[in-house]
Amino acid sequence: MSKLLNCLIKKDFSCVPIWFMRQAGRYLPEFRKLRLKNPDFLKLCYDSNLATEITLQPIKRFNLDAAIIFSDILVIPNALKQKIEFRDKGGPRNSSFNLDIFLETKEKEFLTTLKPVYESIKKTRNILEKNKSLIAFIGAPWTLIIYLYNLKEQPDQTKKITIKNKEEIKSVLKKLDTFLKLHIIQQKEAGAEIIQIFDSWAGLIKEEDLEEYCFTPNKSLVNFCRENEIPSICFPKGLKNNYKKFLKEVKPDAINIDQKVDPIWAKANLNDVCIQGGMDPEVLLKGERKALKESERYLEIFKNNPYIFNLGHGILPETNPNIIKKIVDKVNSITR
Ligand code: 1CP
Repeated sequence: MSKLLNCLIKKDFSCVPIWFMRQAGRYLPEFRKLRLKNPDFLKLCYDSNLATEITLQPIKRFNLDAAIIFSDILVIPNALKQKIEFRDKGGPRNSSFNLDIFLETKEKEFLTTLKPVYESIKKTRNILEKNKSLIAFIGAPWTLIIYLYNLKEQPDQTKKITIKNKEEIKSVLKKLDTFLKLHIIQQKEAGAEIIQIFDSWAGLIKEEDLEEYCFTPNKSLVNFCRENEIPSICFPKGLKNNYKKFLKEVKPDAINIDQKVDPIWAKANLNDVCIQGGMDPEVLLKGERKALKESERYLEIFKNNPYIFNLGHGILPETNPNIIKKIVDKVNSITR
């Protein structure tokens, strides 16, 4: 069994597996080179040879315990026939939301669009060493709704969001739940062993709406993963102290904390679960010494806990790959 699965399933804390969110991305010169030749981001996600190559780029450089398939959470709205644009500035947006087309998309059409993602998983699994895990992922329904309706484009990006079209959102949530489950099972059948569920914008949900838009939808997906014997890692970013409530209700195999969560609080309050990540990606921009020192702090806090080393969000494009190498080597050198 891989180090990562051992930690996730058996809650074994004798070693610390390591991987990074956005480990394939702009901080790697080989990614930037390939990306320059492929300006259409979605087309790149649907080119299974190139997606496999990108997935394996960080694995070739560093001794990581897992590869995460190169794709995006926004392939789901795209496969539900929405016009998602990946812009250089301002992030992705839906240029026109069509509810009828969205709700009427059939399973077969959806899976035809996503077939290349499953091909990438198959190809990657064939090449990846057996002792390394392959992680697939989905965006949680709320985070996908943020992009479907361009809700991040409000003047104050930290302001909690009021949902006005509640009935419509209910139908969107239901469609997403069904189709995300299809995507999970197809990814598993193609060879993925773990699912990470990104709820990157959970922090924009009002306290009174958390149950409906965060806990219930995540729980439905985690339960589905469990029924299908695929371990899940949840990342409800920005929930602050509500991480505790999330864990109690959703019960994933692991929970990724973000940099706003105090790791000492997490250790005391997030029990009977594998904890992943937490370290601020900005620290990696402050030089090797500070980055290693902060890594050691997380390792020390979680020394008697099943812990997967990762960050509180994705690797920033300005990060020096040599610092990633130093952290990986440090984590791999510890014995407990
Ligand atoms: O060249 C580029 O600029 C492309 C940047 C890029 C990359 C490398 C995007 C656009 N997506 C990806 C790949 C990606 N996206 C992966 C691949 C595997 C890996 O991590 O190495 C994963 C897991 C994602 C997931 C994803 N996409 C999330 C959830 C995690 C997170 O970052 O919070 C989200 C919110 C997206 C949307 C998205 N796609 C791309 C960008 C720049 C964004 C975020 C923009 C925003 O802030 O709204």
